[in-house]
Amino acid sequence: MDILLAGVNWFSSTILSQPAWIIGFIVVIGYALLGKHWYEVLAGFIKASVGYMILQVGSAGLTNSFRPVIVGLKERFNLTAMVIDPYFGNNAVDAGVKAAAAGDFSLADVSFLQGANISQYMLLLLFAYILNIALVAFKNKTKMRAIFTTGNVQVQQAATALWLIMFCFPQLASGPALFVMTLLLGLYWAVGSNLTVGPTQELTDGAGFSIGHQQMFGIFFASKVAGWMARRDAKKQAKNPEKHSVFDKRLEDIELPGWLSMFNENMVSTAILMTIFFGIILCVIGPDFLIKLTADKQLTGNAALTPGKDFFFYVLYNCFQFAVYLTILQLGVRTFVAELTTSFQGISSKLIKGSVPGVDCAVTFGFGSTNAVTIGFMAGAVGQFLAIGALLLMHSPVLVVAGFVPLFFDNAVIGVYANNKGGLKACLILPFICGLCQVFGSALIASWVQMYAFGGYLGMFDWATIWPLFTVIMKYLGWIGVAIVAVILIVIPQLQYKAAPKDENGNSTYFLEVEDYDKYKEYAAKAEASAEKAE
Ligand code: ASC
Repeated sequence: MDILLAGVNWFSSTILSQPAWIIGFIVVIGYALLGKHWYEVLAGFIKASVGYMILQVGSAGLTNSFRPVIVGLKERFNLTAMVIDPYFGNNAVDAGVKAAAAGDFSLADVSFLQGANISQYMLLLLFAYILNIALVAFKNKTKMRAIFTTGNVQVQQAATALWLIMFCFPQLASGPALFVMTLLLGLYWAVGSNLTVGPTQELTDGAGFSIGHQQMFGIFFASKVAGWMARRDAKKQAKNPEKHSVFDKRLEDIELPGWLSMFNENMVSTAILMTIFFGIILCVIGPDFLIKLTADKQLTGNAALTPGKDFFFYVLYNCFQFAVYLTILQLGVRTFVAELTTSFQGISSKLIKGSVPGVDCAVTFGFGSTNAVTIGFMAGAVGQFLAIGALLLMHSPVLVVAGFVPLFFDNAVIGVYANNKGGLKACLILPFICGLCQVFGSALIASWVQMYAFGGYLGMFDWATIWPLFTVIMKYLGWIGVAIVAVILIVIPQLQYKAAPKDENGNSTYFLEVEDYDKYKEYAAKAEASAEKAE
């Protein structure tokens, strides 16, 4: 038994929690099923894993480049408050569980956490992964088509979910806690990534993957609302053709005049926009303060500002880093997605028919418009900063400090999907709303469940909206609440199945969306045309 448990622990902590290996092995299995030569399989494994690692370098680089702004704002204005960021959220859970185990309630009464067992995460990862695959294997019944593969964020989600579930069921023993978590997280991963299948197929023109991350419901809502906005605009324009506005266009379709055309080039526009936006913030924080932070060893490497260093070029260097890492990230995406897409055909045609992998949201930055990444990010940042300002003005007992991961990865991703369906206007409005939700939602839930006292909350869109809602249901309805949340999740893909366009025989084309996207598009276009006629 011990050997078995040790094996599970090794497998979960080494493979399942490192998406670079998962993606690599998926490619191996896929190519093997397609009967490729051993050297092609090996090359595929390397390209997929290395590509994913490049993506991780890009994503970590973006996070680090932002450090002077986050640390500077926090220290300069004495904002000792809760940071909304998955890494801070994770630390907060660890600190809370440790405090509960030691019986130390000086920061907050977290006695409900006393039964919590963090070492179960690895077991949870395995069980929930198996549940996810089983749900997809029975997709004729469950209508779930996607397998969540982003293990690093699953670990963060498991931590937050453990806290929320223990809050609803104080001192739950570890067995039942593991059961509830496997059920709810396994369902959330399967249902959430399935929700992103449609929008992602549309964005990538049928690349055959979905998103397995922390804003899956957000992607779905944003795509729906942006689609609705686009249809409304189209109707208005049909009535009044002169009223054509640049805001209705997709960013990639906007040709900018004269000198503005330099914004057509992604690298240039990212560097310029980031320099203006964050350059201003860095100037407000001021060189003296950044030098002090460097002396305190809070800023290191390129983020460090030492006396005598030119401030202007320091700002320029740090802001240009965004363009650097975004480019690196896109190279990684292109490398591994090419392998994953080809090899997954082996899995989806032979092993689990009609399934797609759910991958890191940063993958979307390799598709659609890169300017949507920058604009979505900035619109979301404005939303977050306004919401934080509102909390300050209201003298809220909970203060929130923006964290980079939600700020960038949620809002930019929402921006990409919003732009794809609804153009520039949607790309400005929807990430802005997302930014408001991240701050207000996190402030409400983290203060209610006391995580606030430990300095962090996950803060990503789904965890600032959907999961707080689940928590309310479970807190007030107990075990019936758990059942209700599970049923809500189970019903969602059924509704999607019902809503999918029909083929000539009246059958749903829902599975065709992943099995033969070109064919699916034909049916979808026909359905749209007849819906318009009916109006
Ligand atoms: C997260 C998280 C990260 C990033 C990364 C985006 O939620 O923990 O490290 O987003 O996955 O590429």
